[in-house]
Amino acid sequence: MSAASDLRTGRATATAWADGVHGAELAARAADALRANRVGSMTRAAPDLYPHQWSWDAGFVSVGIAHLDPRRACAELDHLFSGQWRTGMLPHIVFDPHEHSYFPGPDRWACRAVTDDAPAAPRTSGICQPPVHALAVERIVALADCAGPATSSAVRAWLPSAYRRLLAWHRYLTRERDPRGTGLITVYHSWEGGMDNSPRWDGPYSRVAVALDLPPYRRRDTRLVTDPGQRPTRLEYDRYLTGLDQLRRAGYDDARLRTTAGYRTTDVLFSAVFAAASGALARIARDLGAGEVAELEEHAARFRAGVAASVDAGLGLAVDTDLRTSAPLPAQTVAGFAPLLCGGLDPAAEEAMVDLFRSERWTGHPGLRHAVLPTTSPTSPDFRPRSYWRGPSWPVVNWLFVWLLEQRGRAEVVEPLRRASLDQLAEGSLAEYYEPFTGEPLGSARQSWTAAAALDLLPG
Ligand code: 2M8
Repeated sequence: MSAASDLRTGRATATAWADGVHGAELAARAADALRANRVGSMTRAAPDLYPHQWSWDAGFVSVGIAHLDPRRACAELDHLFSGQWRTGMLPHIVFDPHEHSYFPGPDRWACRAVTDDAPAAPRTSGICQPPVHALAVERIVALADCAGPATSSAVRAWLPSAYRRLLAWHRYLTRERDPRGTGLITVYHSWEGGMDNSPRWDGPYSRVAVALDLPPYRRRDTRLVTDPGQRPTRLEYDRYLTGLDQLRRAGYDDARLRTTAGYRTTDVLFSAVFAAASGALARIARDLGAGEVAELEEHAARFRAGVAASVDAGLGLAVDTDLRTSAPLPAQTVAGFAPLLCGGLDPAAEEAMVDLFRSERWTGHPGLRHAVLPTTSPTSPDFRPRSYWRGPSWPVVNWLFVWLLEQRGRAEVVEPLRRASLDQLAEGSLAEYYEPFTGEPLGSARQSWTAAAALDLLPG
């Protein structure tokens, strides 16, 4: 019997790693993890490994919190937006001033020391992450509307201020990250796309020479995750820090970085999220009677087209481009399914991509413990089943596909993926990611966005 049917009937089952938990128990554990990870009005991305507020994590986490208390979800996003830069950029980390253990911390980023665009407080990083926030806000409003009139009117009273900050964020992305109107977002660091050491980035990082004067540093992640194979390598970290130091020296100035950053690529997954989020923001604008509906719909259409045009005919997947060499970056990673998140393919091309998604190269691979998307195809030579973004499956990524494919009316893809994701989560530890063949939980336990995924994927 599968754990999915157990989730529906409430019966527990054993898995290789722990006693499987039924739906109510999973929901209780998820709610408990979100409460435990809360610090004031923000939620840590994970209890120890990520003790600050990350941008796209906070977007996902706010939806999980909205299942418990929609007003708290608004406060979560308000905390994130308190770190928004004068340019509109929403930084990828808003640091908790009382927490000093994460590396690299705010002193290494030194944003305010090099640009007045950064706020003096809270302290933040100097790069951004995929803009899931408008999607989250739309969902929070929907959940608040179901929670009764008092909650609904409180959240709707908050919506105009959230809208203005989201609009500034989206305008930053079109103005600074796609000034030529290609429909693809430029990123200056793989931390911006959120899939840090994905094989997508091996080519561009091979062209980043580690700075000879890179100051010595001590990583904390490899002390918390004791199997170093589950985290990026030392060389990858040297390159990440070389890139960070270069961005800081450029004052995080987009105009300079567009031509000088040692690492600069397009990012199809980021762009697809932006297309979908622009659609959500256009709907919010219409709801509020705001004047920017046409502008936001144009963003959505432009980025849908940019993502669709990135499909590599041989791979059947969307691919990124190294902007330093103009070379495409073919890789068989989950990001290649970006067009399924935002639409834009013609019907035959979309069916071909759905077939690939369900094929033995992806969710239909016979060795998978659960029929969810791994981060790299198990049939790719780049696949590493335990190595961070090189193979394991991330519940939050699968949830994103469930969420946006559902919006796009693809129930026949969504329901099996939802059930398989719940099967995976029945293991119960709310892990950051899972070994795809065995279902072993990896990385951090009680990761906040995994808890949010559980709450949103469970049948209401
Ligand atoms: C991971 O990234 C951070 C750097 O930003 C890290 O490894 O220290 C990624 O999984 C990223 O996508 C995520 O937002 C972050 C916090 O969960 O952790």
